[in-house]
Amino acid sequence: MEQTYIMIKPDGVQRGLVGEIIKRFEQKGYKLVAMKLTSPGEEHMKKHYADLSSKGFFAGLIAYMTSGPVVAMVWEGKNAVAEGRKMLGATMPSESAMGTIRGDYCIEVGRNICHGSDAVESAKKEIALWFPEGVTSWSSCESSWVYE
Ligand code: RTP
Repeated sequence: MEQTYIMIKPDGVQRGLVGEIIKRFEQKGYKLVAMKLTSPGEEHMKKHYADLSSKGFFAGLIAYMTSGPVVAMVWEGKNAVAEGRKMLGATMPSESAMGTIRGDYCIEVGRNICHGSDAVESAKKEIALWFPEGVTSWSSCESSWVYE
């Protein structure tokens, strides 16, 4: 089964949206296999967003992302990466469809509440960065009600 790295950013935590975001992934049928509330330092966040280091908004992005705790999670299930991105909605909240997390709960790209891996390979790298201790493995009694 595919795994994706989903992170509730500092604004999502401060605005009390942790439960709402977890609820959406649970209710969709995905399985939570790792989760922690953590306050990463600048170096860690720069590693996470290394591919954006040349962007003009990089310094602001790192300041925003280190301004408070984040919730780091790994969700597992069929097409978890692509479906997770769909559930988050477009990066720009103005382009995110209503019904998506960003479409429903935010206005500006610099405060867009959540992160989701954009490809299976980046999910693997992000999971290794955020959960070097590894993730859990457990069998869900609901599996046969989610998958045929
Ligand atoms: P994320 O990594 O956070 O899930 O976002 P993404 O893949 O949808 O978008 P990406 O291009 O990787 O951008 C990462 C985050 O940087 C901030 N951003 N600000 N001011 C701007 O123009 C701008 N563009 C991007 C957003 O917080 C975005 O989620």
